[in-house]
Amino acid sequence: MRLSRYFIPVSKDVPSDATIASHKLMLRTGMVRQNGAGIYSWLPLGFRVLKKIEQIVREEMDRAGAIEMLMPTLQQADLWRESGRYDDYGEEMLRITDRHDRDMLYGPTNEEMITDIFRSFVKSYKALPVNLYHQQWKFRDEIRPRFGIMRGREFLMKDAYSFALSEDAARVSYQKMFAAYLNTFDRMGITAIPMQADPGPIGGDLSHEFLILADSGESEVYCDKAVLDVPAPGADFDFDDLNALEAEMSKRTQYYAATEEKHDEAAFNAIPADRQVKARGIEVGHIFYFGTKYSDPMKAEVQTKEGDLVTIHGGSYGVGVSRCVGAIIEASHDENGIIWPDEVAPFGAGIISMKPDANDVAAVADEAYAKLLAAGKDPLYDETSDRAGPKFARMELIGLPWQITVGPRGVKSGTVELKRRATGEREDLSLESAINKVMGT
Ligand code: P5A
Repeated sequence: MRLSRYFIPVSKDVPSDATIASHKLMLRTGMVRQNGAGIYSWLPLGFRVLKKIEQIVREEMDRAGAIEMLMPTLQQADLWRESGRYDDYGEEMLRITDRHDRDMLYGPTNEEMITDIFRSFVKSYKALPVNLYHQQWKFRDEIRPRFGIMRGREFLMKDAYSFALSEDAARVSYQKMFAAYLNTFDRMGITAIPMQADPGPIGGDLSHEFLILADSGESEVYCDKAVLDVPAPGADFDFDDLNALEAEMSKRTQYYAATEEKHDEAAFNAIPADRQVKARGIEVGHIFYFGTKYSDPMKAEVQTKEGDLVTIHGGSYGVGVSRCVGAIIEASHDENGIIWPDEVAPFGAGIISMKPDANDVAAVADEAYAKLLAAGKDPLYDETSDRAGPKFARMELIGLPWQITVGPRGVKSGTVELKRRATGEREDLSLESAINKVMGT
């Protein structure tokens, strides 16, 4: 993408209600635009990152055997009356009446709708277990939307719903999501720690929140430092290996990790003092096993091999896709701007042409652009006539993993400058070597 033809409304001034780094940086880089309290437009740069995250989530869900679909944002109130949550959900639910006076709502979550779909089609144990997911906008009329997209009212969630014949089978579905989440967040370049959590309005008796540690986090969390060092299962993890699934979960649950609601001071104090971590955390995911909470009142039943009718056991699994954008920035920035991890960066590399009106400089910069483009690295090419200082500052602020600077002096000696945003390391290299290095990531 040529910067001169792109739409990045970079701004110096941010409103005073932007108090945390990610909110400020997302506004300064023109990633989002607030349209109302907790409601945002995703401008081109922000939208690119959102799509990258969505794609990582999709690949990891698919790898774990979940099946993608799409449900609408608007729902019928009657379904929620069946489960009993229409009254329970309270003021966070945005209620709407259509022209025929039918009660509707903008979905804050989809347990009822998916249970309705399930019960309409699945009648036999043979179709189980199954896990269906979508990535769809949700609306929760949060009393205090804040921190930009981090606690929005409209936000993008990945929500998966599993259906199984028994509690044991449902536990396997839960473990699959547990392992898939670890890989998902790992690929985004963040360390999300699963912690025992309160199921809240979703319900059930087994629940883990996935949190990243950050001073700006809204939740108080407690954990054993050792849990931070357990590696993610990795790309070759076998989701059909039941022992491996159990092991992945216990590798972490052997260490203390809990949110404030589930915190047990005595258990925490039993950890060696130098391993006790009391910190703040951002909740990027939350998984639930709720048994028959929805299937009971909504009569989601299947026939067993023996011909008996049984109520299915369910779970639901959420990732705050839009919140992840903010969480990644909270975890990865410095005083100059964002530092995008490679997998989620809006562009793979930035090219700065120091003198776009000098033919020799333009030729090398154009070549860098064409080669990175052809190699699929999706470069952002700053060929604007702005002064050098602001160009560097803008590229730092946007925070692409690599910067290639093409200047008159280097061009004379056959080199460009390659900079790694994360480390600040710079090297003068031939264009070919610089491109090879960028392609190596
Ligand atoms: C799980 C999937 C659920 O809604 N039902 C379907 C279950 N869980 S949850 O914890 O309430 O939400 C899942 C994730 O969504 C993100 N999230 C938000 N992101 C931005 N703004 C909000 N107001 C907001 N509320 C929830 C969180 O990451 C949460 O873990």
